Amino acid sequence: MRTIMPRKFRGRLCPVWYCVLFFIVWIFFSWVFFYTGEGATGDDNLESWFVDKEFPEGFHWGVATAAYQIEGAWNKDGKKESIWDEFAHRRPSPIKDGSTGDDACMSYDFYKSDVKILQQLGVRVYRFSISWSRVLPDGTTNSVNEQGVLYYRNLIEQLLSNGIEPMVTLYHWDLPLALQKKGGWLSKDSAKWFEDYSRFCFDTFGPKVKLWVTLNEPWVVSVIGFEKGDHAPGVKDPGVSPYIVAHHLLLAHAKAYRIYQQHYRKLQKGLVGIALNTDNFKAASGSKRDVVDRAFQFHLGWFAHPIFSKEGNYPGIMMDRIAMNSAMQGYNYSRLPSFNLDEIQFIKGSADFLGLNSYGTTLVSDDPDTVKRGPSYTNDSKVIKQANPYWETTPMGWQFYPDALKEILAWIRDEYNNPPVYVTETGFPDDKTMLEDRARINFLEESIRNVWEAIQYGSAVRGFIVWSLMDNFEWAMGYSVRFGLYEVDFNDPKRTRTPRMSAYFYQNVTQKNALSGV
Ligand code: GBH
Repeated sequence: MRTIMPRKFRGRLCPVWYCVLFFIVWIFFSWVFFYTGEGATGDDNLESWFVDKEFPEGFHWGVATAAYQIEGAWNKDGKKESIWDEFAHRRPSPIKDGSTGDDACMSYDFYKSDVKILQQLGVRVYRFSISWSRVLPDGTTNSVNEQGVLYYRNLIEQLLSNGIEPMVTLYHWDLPLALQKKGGWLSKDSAKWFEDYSRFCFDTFGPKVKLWVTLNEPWVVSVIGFEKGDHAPGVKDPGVSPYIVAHHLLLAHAKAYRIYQQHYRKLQKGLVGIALNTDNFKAASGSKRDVVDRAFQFHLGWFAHPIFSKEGNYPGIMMDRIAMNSAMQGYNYSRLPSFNLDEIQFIKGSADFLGLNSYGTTLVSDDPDTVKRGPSYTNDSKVIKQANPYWETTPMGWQFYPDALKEILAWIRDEYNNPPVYVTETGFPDDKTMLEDRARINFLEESIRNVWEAIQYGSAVRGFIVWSLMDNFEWAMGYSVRFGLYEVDFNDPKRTRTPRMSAYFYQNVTQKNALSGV
């Protein structure tokens, strides 16, 4: 050292040591950012390492299911068919494994064992749905099926006596077949049908139910049911029907909300929201940020903008693009129906909370020539979705990017002036049944961490609800994928429910009201 060190630095700290010191400090900070995963998003939320992430007092931990996916008893005790009964009974079968929800988890018979496992999980809220054609077999209040009503009364009673709050979804995709025969959601009358059904449910169950979700994922109802036809009623009319259906769903939702506000809120003191699904969208390399915003507006904004934005109505970008494409395609009207001023006001503000259902992240880029390919919702959005080879792909084809929920919640916070949010669904699919479901635990851990961080940034998240309590009939995928914290043995006439490792993981979270430091 002595020989290479210039004379003037002798006896002092020489620049070489400065460099070494700087290098060590630099390595340390890179490690910190890498280790906590903060580097990827550029945040510097350093409190989040190693400590328990505590949630606000009274935070609503929960799990979710839906009637057609778990109940079975499709024609028992006076229940009549829904569009999903009819759809799954079609031959050739539109369901991947040819199965149906005829028996599913047999929760109609075994609801008490559902409540038992809810208790084990220690959740505060159970989100389930009412089968419309079980309580009103023909869809209207002209005939009420008392045995169906009794089933839900019993379930609610059982929940409350075990300290679990019911969160009731009025519509999780199973429209009474009788109403489908009158045109279903394409009919102008559908909003009124839903209003009457909602009023009936508020009247009948409202004294005991304080959390209501009007519709589950109107996007899926419109696009998967009427553009792609992979869900009931299996219509493939990509350019027109999805918009009409969505239009009626929005009016139906608002009618239910206003009825509650006028006649029930004072007495029943509950909250009424809607569950909207969106993926997280990220720009594919080479794409601009505006494609991300357009993707969000065409998915979440389609339904959230009319309800949660300051100005109401559909997102401007949807109205512009669909009007423009319709004109170029030779229509003399926009394929997107329009709301009049009264309707805009009626829908605006019609929710006490935004229910967010989200499962994955999608890379998006600009679709160059959408008009040529003809009228469709997907073409109107001018968005191409693609996979990222670096992200984990689930058996549903959805991709897992660890910061997804945080990014969506930030978008909602900015776009809609920070409304109260419940994460009404998120979950992780397996195509084999295994009790050691480490991938699901990892997914949940990341998702819960995301919600915690979003809350630190000011998001008004009130609850986190996992899809799903147990394996069930996964719509077009039948029983070929599993989402349950509990495994269900579908060969067993008792449909035994067995906890997976993720059930124990989640139990720990609900007990501590915190995510243990990782
Ligand atoms: C929910 O829908 C349903 O509410 C529930 O009944 C169902 O069982 C559960 O999820 C699991 O499927 O390919 O990355 O673009 C899910 C709605 C909409 C979520 C489309 C995934 C596409 C993801 N899905 N979305 S991606």
